[in-house]
Amino acid sequence: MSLYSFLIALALVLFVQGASFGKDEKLRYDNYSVYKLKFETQEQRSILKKLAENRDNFRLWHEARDELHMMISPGAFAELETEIQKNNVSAKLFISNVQELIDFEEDANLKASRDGSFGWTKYNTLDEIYAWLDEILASYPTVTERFVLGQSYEGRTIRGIKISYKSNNPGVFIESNIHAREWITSATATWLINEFLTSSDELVRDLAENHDWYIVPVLNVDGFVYTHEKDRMWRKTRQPSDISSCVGVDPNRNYDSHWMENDGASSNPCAEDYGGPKPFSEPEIQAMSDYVSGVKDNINVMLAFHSYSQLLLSPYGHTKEEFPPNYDDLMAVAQAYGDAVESLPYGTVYRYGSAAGILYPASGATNDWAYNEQGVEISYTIEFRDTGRYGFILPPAHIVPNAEEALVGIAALLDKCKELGYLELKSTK
Ligand code: 0X9
Ligand code: ZN
Ligand code: ZN
Repeated sequence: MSLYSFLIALALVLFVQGASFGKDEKLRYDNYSVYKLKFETQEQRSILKKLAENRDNFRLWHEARDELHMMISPGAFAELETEIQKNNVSAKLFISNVQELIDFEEDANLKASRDGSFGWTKYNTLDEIYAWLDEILASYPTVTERFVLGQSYEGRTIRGIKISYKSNNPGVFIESNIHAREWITSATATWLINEFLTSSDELVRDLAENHDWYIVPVLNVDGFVYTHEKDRMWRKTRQPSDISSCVGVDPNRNYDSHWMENDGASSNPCAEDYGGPKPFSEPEIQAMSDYVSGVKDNINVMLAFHSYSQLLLSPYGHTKEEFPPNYDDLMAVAQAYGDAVESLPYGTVYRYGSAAGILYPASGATNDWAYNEQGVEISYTIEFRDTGRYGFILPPAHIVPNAEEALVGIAALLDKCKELGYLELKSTK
């Protein structure tokens, strides 16, 4: 190689790196809006969902039985209007400029980072979360233990923390941030870890010391970093597809439990709920499965943190024709969570039901896999704040109130579990 071609090659490498890691290379959402689309028939639903296959112009934010929340590029409004009129669907605007919310959030993050440390007045990056975890592990060495689920597709370590004050406690597993853009979940998980270790409140001490906690603050590490550096609205993993130029799999459709059944996931690699080429195709989900399988006899309760829409979702997700054997108990436990949240002064209301019953069939999700395949009889997806005003870009002022709701909710949930006999030891540890 001549010096000349070497320099060109070097320049290219620098350019490419600069382009992919450049700070201002973030996707922008200027004048992107979010609409609530209300429909009545399944046909209307699939027509609207089809729009979202054009990811540049339409992106699905949230799906419920009778409405979709859809983000729309400024140029695609006419197309939406045509579909709305043609199909007799009603549309209500609730976010007029997504970028404005992202800018506001970024400002808050920058300001808080300038004051120095990790905290809950902003959303922390993966590096910040891991550095803070190290501090916590160093400060509380007798009651905490570091664990590693495995490596992500891009080679990042997926970390967890176990908190255990004594032996023979029932176990609670918290999976958080499996969906990359749901930042409130890792903010809440880290706040809970901090409370369990530092609070002197009696309720918190009881909760912390009488249960073993397995907490994974960020499961989808690649997607999470991608939301911080490139695309705030990314949901899936970051593994490329063999059959499409679309990247990533919905990790919450990738578990090997009734995988891809009943339209509970998409086989289109471009869809937000793409189930992947096969169950456990995503290394993050395989890692989670390997780890949980190893400790399942210590796990009485599985909680998967998501946002948004303020819901507690029990199994089954893969069918609404059947209900799990302990459905009544699952509903009583969910109600306890909801009642506790409502006892706080914030006015936040949670609804609950089986995932397929009150939302839509979703197969291969964490809580169904834990319930069906790992024998965890108390297993929920929890969808945190809000109900759509801010959606995924929940202002940081909500972090602590949301986390307080999670704390009292989980405390009440575990009380109810205990009363119903679900916190007995499954094996001698
Ligand atoms: O669709 C999902 O994966 C969850 N909602 S989200 O908006 N966070 O993406 C809900 C999953 C609930 N369904 C099952 N647990 N099966
Ligand atoms: Zn099945
Ligand atoms: Zn989610």
